[in-house]
Amino acid sequence: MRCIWDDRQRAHVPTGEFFNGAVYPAAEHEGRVTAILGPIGSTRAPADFGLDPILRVHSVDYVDFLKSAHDQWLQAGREGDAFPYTFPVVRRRPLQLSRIDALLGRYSFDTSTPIGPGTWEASYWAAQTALAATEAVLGGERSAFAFCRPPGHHCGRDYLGGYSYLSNAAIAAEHAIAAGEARVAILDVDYHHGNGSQDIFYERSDVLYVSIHADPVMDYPYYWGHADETGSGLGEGANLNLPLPRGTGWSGYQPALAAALERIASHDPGLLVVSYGADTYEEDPISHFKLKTSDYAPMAQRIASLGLPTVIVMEGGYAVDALGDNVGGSSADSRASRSVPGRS
Ligand code: SP5
Ligand code: ZN
Repeated sequence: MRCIWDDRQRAHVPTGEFFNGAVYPAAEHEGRVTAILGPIGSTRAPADFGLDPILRVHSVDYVDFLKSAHDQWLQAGREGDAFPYTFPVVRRRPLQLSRIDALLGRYSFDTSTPIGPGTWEASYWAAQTALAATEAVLGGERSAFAFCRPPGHHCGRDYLGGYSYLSNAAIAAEHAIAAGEARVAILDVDYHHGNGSQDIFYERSDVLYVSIHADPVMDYPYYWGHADETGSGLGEGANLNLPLPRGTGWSGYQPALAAALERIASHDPGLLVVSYGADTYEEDPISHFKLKTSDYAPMAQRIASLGLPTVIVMEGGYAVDALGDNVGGSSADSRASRSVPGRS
């Protein structure tokens, strides 16, 4: 399988994140890169598709903020990574915001997603990585793996969060639509609900969003990912959330995967984007499912059995010691695709 990676994605080096009342070392750190790059073998760098495909998903004001936020942070006399601390949640109204702290709160929904000097550069190349993989698949490759970092499924059109700054999966899906695909599906198998991807396509019928994730009653992102979120307006019915309880292993996961695949097949998409998080792994440090390394190849094979052109986009996964096996042995595994009859 073709794998896309750009070394500029290493430029994002978050030092810490704030949750449960304390600052912890960043779970989404650069050590993930080395762990994954080894087993996936040779990679190709993406072409530069520019800002236009990013701006199909994200607003201009948000992109301008993301580009300049860390400079503004330094100009305000701060050090290290930029963090929000005040959020305009209650009775918010349009305002011309200028202070960096006001902007950080406006464009963030959590305190785990800091902006450092290299965050824009890394996020930009993560998006280009997703675009390059999409181009490969639109050009006839059966599947391609976009090793995107930082991840993307939590951020929305004009907000960041959940270690996500640009929505790599949504950018891939929109790129395929712009290239003429009538229908695209996103299958999100990260442990966490991809609230940003859901939000971006919530009122759309052409891009189906299906997610299997930890029940948000117990787990981040709490406010989204519930089973009764089914889309709205034109998008009614084009959003499927399959929340599962903490402790779920392969026996509990597999029926949800079957339901997800059935819904995707009925959408009849021309292209499938898989948001792949390895944080469903039993030893993931911030998650609570019980999948084993040996479960990822069957997962990949079942997804491949749809027979759809597939772009796999990397999302979360923080058990660094096992990450290589959990990524290299599944989504990037050509054995799974070779076992599908009729596919090369
Ligand atoms: C892409 C992705 O996987 N983002 C996940 C963001 C989760 N951030 C919230 C972290 C809260 C972790 N709480 C776990 C307590 C560990 N003992
Ligand atoms: Zn996750």
